Amino acid sequence: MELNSQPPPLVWVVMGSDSDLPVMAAALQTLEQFEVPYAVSIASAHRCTDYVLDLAKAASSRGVRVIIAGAGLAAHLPGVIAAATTLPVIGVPLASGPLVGQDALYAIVQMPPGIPVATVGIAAAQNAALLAVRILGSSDAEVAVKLQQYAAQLQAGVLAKNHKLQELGYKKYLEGMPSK
Ligand code: RP5
Repeated sequence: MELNSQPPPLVWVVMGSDSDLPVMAAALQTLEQFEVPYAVSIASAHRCTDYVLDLAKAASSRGVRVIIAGAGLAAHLPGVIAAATTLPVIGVPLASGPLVGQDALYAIVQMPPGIPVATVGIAAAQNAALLAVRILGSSDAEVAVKLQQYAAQLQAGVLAKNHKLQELGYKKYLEGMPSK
Protein backbone atom coordinates (compact mmCIF):
# COMPACT_ATOMS: atom_id res chain seq x y z
CA MET A 1 0.00 0.00 0.00
CA GLU A 2 1.95 2.95 -1.30
CA LEU A 3 0.90 6.59 -1.16
CA ASN A 4 -0.18 6.38 -4.83
CA SER A 5 -2.21 3.16 -4.36
CA GLN A 6 -5.90 2.65 -5.17
CA PRO A 7 -8.27 3.38 -3.54
CA PRO A 8 -6.46 6.54 -2.48
CA PRO A 9 -5.36 6.27 1.14
CA LEU A 10 -7.14 8.52 3.64
CA VAL A 11 -4.50 7.86 6.31
CA TRP A 12 -0.75 7.64 5.81
CA VAL A 13 1.04 5.62 8.49
CA VAL A 14 4.79 6.18 8.49
CA MET A 15 7.48 4.95 10.85
CA GLY A 16 11.17 5.61 11.23
CA SER A 17 12.35 2.01 11.05
CA ASP A 18 11.14 -1.52 10.44
CA SER A 19 11.95 -2.07 14.13
CA ASP A 20 8.88 0.13 14.81
CA LEU A 21 6.53 -2.10 12.78
CA PRO A 22 5.54 -4.59 15.53
CA VAL A 23 4.08 -1.71 17.58
CA MET A 24 2.77 0.35 14.66
CA ALA A 25 0.93 -2.72 13.29
CA ALA A 26 -1.78 -1.98 15.89
CA ALA A 27 -2.58 1.23 13.99
CA LEU A 28 -2.87 -0.67 10.71
CA GLN A 29 -5.13 -3.32 12.28
CA THR A 30 -7.38 -0.61 13.72
CA LEU A 31 -7.67 1.18 10.37
CA GLU A 32 -8.57 -2.16 8.77
CA GLN A 33 -11.20 -2.72 11.48
CA PHE A 34 -12.83 0.60 10.47
CA GLU A 35 -12.31 -0.12 6.72
CA VAL A 36 -10.28 3.06 6.30
CA PRO A 37 -7.92 2.91 3.30
CA TYR A 38 -4.35 3.64 4.32
CA ALA A 39 -0.82 3.73 3.00
CA VAL A 40 2.14 2.57 5.10
CA SER A 41 5.80 3.55 4.73
CA ILE A 42 9.16 3.24 6.43
CA ALA A 43 10.97 6.56 6.14
CA SER A 44 13.46 8.09 8.54
CA ALA A 45 13.69 11.83 9.22
CA HIS A 46 17.42 11.43 9.84
CA ARG A 47 18.48 8.65 7.47
CA CYS A 48 16.46 9.66 4.37
CA THR A 49 15.29 13.22 4.99
CA ASP A 50 14.60 14.13 1.35
CA TYR A 51 12.43 11.03 0.88
CA VAL A 52 10.37 11.93 3.97
CA LEU A 53 9.89 15.49 2.73
CA ASP A 54 8.89 14.30 -0.76
CA LEU A 55 6.26 11.95 0.67
CA ALA A 56 4.95 14.52 3.18
CA LYS A 57 4.60 17.19 0.49
CA ALA A 58 2.77 14.77 -1.83
CA ALA A 59 0.42 13.29 0.77
CA SER A 60 -2.42 15.82 0.52
CA SER A 61 -2.64 15.72 -3.27
CA ARG A 62 -2.77 11.90 -3.12
CA GLY A 63 -5.91 11.97 -0.99
CA VAL A 64 -4.42 11.60 2.48
CA ARG A 65 -6.43 13.42 5.17
CA VAL A 66 -4.53 12.40 8.33
CA ILE A 67 -0.94 11.30 8.94
CA ILE A 68 0.22 8.97 11.73
CA ALA A 69 3.98 9.05 12.32
CA GLY A 70 5.70 6.71 14.78
CA ALA A 71 9.33 7.06 15.84
CA GLY A 72 11.66 6.27 18.69
CA LEU A 73 14.80 7.84 20.23
CA ALA A 74 15.29 11.47 19.04
CA ALA A 75 11.96 11.20 17.31
CA HIS A 76 11.87 14.00 14.76
CA LEU A 77 9.79 12.24 12.10
CA PRO A 78 6.32 13.53 13.11
CA GLY A 79 7.59 17.10 13.51
CA VAL A 80 9.49 17.13 10.23
CA ILE A 81 6.40 15.83 8.43
CA ALA A 82 4.19 18.42 10.16
CA ALA A 83 6.57 21.10 8.90
CA ALA A 84 6.13 19.93 5.31
CA THR A 85 2.32 19.63 5.17
CA THR A 86 -0.80 21.28 6.56
CA LEU A 87 -2.50 17.92 7.16
CA PRO A 88 -3.09 16.90 10.79
CA VAL A 89 -0.19 14.78 12.09
CA ILE A 90 -0.52 12.33 14.98
CA GLY A 91 2.78 11.32 16.58
CA VAL A 92 3.37 7.97 18.25
CA PRO A 93 6.40 7.94 20.59
CA LEU A 94 8.04 4.51 20.55
CA ALA A 95 10.05 2.83 23.29
CA SER A 96 13.13 2.07 21.21
CA GLY A 97 16.09 2.78 23.47
CA PRO A 98 17.43 3.01 27.01
CA LEU A 99 15.01 5.84 27.90
CA VAL A 100 12.08 3.53 27.00
CA GLY A 101 10.15 6.07 24.95
CA GLN A 102 10.41 9.10 27.25
CA ASP A 103 12.96 10.61 24.85
CA ALA A 104 10.58 10.12 21.91
CA LEU A 105 7.60 11.40 23.92
CA TYR A 106 9.30 14.67 24.78
CA ALA A 107 10.69 15.08 21.26
CA ILE A 108 7.25 14.64 19.70
CA VAL A 109 5.04 16.44 22.20
CA GLN A 110 7.18 19.58 22.62
CA MET A 111 6.62 21.09 19.20
CA PRO A 112 7.32 24.81 18.76
CA PRO A 113 4.29 27.11 18.41
CA GLY A 114 2.89 27.08 14.87
CA ILE A 115 3.66 23.47 13.94
CA PRO A 116 1.38 21.17 15.96
CA VAL A 117 1.67 17.42 16.32
CA ALA A 118 -1.09 15.60 18.21
CA THR A 119 0.81 13.20 20.45
CA VAL A 120 -0.58 9.95 21.85
CA GLY A 121 0.93 7.87 24.65
CA ILE A 122 4.13 5.84 24.34
CA ALA A 123 3.49 2.95 21.93
CA ALA A 124 -0.21 3.93 21.71
CA ALA A 125 -0.54 3.10 18.03
CA GLN A 126 -4.13 1.91 18.40
CA ASN A 127 -5.17 5.24 19.91
CA ALA A 128 -3.38 7.08 17.13
CA ALA A 129 -5.49 5.21 14.59
CA LEU A 130 -8.68 5.82 16.57
CA LEU A 131 -7.89 9.53 16.68
CA ALA A 132 -7.31 9.50 12.93
CA VAL A 133 -10.66 7.74 12.45
CA ARG A 134 -12.33 10.35 14.67
CA ILE A 135 -10.88 13.15 12.54
CA LEU A 136 -12.28 11.44 9.44
CA GLY A 137 -15.57 10.81 11.26
CA SER A 138 -16.04 14.51 11.93
CA SER A 139 -16.92 14.94 8.24
CA ASP A 140 -18.02 11.41 7.29
CA ALA A 141 -21.30 10.18 8.77
CA GLU A 142 -20.59 6.51 7.92
CA VAL A 143 -17.33 6.59 9.84
CA ALA A 144 -19.03 8.40 12.74
CA VAL A 145 -21.62 5.60 12.99
CA LYS A 146 -18.82 3.01 13.14
CA LEU A 147 -17.20 4.98 15.96
CA GLN A 148 -20.49 5.05 17.87
CA GLN A 149 -20.79 1.26 17.45
CA TYR A 150 -17.22 0.84 18.65
CA ALA A 151 -17.91 2.99 21.74
CA ALA A 152 -21.06 0.97 22.45
CA GLN A 153 -19.00 -2.25 22.33
CA LEU A 154 -16.49 -0.80 24.79
CA GLN A 155 -19.29 0.17 27.14
CA ALA A 156 -20.95 -3.25 26.89
CA GLY A 157 -17.62 -4.91 27.72
CA VAL A 158 -17.18 -2.91 30.93
CA LEU A 159 -20.81 -3.40 31.99
CA ALA A 160 -20.50 -7.17 31.44
CA LYS A 161 -17.39 -7.24 33.64
CA ASN A 162 -19.14 -5.28 36.37
CA HIS A 163 -22.14 -7.63 36.19
CA LYS A 164 -19.82 -10.62 36.60
CA LEU A 165 -18.01 -8.95 39.53
CA GLN A 166 -21.31 -8.35 41.32
CA GLU A 167 -22.35 -11.97 40.74
CA LEU A 168 -19.10 -13.68 41.69
CA GLY A 169 -17.54 -11.31 44.21
CA TYR A 170 -13.98 -10.12 43.80
CA LYS A 171 -12.22 -13.28 45.06
CA LYS A 172 -13.82 -15.63 42.54
CA TYR A 173 -13.47 -12.98 39.83
CA LEU A 174 -9.74 -12.80 40.54
CA GLU A 175 -9.40 -16.61 40.42
CA GLY A 176 -10.85 -16.58 36.91
CA MET A 177 -8.48 -13.91 35.66
CA PRO A 178 -5.41 -14.90 33.63
CA SER A 179 -2.23 -14.25 35.63
CA LYS A 180 0.01 -11.50 34.22
C1 RP5 B 1 14.19 5.81 15.10
O1 RP5 B 1 15.24 5.11 15.63
C2 RP5 B 1 13.21 4.77 14.65
O2 RP5 B 1 11.90 5.28 14.66
C3 RP5 B 1 13.39 3.65 15.64
O3 RP5 B 1 12.41 3.72 16.67
C4 RP5 B 1 14.77 3.93 16.22
C5 RP5 B 1 15.75 2.81 16.00
O4 RP5 B 1 15.85 2.52 14.63
P1 RP5 B 1 16.67 1.25 14.12
O5 RP5 B 1 18.08 1.47 14.53
O6 RP5 B 1 16.05 0.03 14.77
O7 RP5 B 1 16.49 1.22 12.62
O8 RP5 B 1 14.58 6.62 14.04
